Amino acid sequence: MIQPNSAFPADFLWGAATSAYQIEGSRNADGTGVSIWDVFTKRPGVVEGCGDGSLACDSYRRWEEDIELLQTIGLNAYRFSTGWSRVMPDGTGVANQLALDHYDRQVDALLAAGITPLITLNHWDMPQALMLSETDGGWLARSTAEAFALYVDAVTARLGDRVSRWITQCEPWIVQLLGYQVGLHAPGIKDLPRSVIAGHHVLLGHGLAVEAINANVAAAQIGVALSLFPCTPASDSAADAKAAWGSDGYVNRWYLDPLTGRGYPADTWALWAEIIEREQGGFSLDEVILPGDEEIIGRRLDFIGINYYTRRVCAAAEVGPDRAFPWAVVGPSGDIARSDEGWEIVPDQLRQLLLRLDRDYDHRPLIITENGGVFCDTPMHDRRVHDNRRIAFIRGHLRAVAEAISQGATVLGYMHWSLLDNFEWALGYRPRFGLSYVDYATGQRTLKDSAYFYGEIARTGQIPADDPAIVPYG
Ligand code: IFM
Repeated sequence: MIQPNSAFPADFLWGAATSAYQIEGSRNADGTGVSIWDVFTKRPGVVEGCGDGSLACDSYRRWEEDIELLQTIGLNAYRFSTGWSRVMPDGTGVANQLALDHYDRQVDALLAAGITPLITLNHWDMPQALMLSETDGGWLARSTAEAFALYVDAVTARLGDRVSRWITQCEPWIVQLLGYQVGLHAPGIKDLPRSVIAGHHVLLGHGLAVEAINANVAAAQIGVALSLFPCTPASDSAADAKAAWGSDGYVNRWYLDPLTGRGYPADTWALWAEIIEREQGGFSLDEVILPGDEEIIGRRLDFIGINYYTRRVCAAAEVGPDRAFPWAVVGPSGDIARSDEGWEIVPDQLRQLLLRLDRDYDHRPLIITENGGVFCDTPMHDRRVHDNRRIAFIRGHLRAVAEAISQGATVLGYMHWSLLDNFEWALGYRPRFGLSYVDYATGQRTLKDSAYFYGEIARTGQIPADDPAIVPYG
């Protein structure tokens, strides 16, 4: 029971998040199509440890166990994704009813367990059929935004009578950056100027998907999960402040502004125009961002989904052969708190981010669609996982959320990334983000200490005081 003096509202969504390709495995089951990640992971050297999603956490078969985990922890929400390549094996055309049956069962079971589903429609497993070649197609093609809307129509027509919260796209900036700019993620394209085209089509896909959701879901709440990185200047200098603002445009405002109906920000537009010209991209933004596109993108956003992990500390820098943007992400130096992936842990930046979004984007409701850290603790002699650093991480970040709520932000929920250790894309299975440890050889799940800690907060709405010796649950 949420206690009356809690900062969190009684209907707060306390959840955990996953995505289809990262946990499901069973890539050939039920008529599933080939996804861009099935193809990309076969390229030698692109995934640390040579992993892929063929087995992952075996959740396509063990999904009922995953729901039991949510229940044991005591969560009332689950953000998961429907597999795009499962539902639309050929990219366009007929939807695969067997895949939809699978997600239908999952939704019914979640609802029966009192857990609210939040469904992500694109968590990166695009059907390979939408690629035209190794270097073209996918989100570079405008037609992919239309194909995405067809898929969204199929999913929401089937599940929209029971699911009201929909997240169309996951992390448009990361898709643009890692998938099309530097080629570290599928489809592995390295094309700086054209990456902005891919990003635009991801946003256009959101706008077109909204139309389908509106038609299929009576009381829908539609959002996008944005990877938001607060950009802070490395020093007090005006040059570093300008660099941080430029980086903010590139990473954050380029997505937030059009999605909230105000069109692309002029400063970042000018920056991209300069890059396209310098890199001899051979096109102009006006040829890609067509009249009417910004209206489509800004059509509807009921909540802003926030994927918050860390910040970017930015210093002014000269553009040159190895530097396309006029800043360097220098990171903080020194002995500061970091996850096992080296990411700085700065919970107060989450508080500030929530307040900024509330202020700058019309007090729109906010949902933290992802927040978590890599802490690679494994079972000890007592077979339990004493991930005390994740406990401290959760405590710090939930405190930041509670403070932001008390200071006026409307935050509807918090989804911890992730319910399970899972396939972390190009980093393979090394990073462990889960509330539950997964033994990949057997598929066995073990809830970590952090899961029980988080569950207690979810049940009571109270965040325990710091305790350096946390061994609370037997
Ligand atoms: O695992 C990813 C997820 O798929 C998207 N957001 C960031 C997570 C951690 O890197």
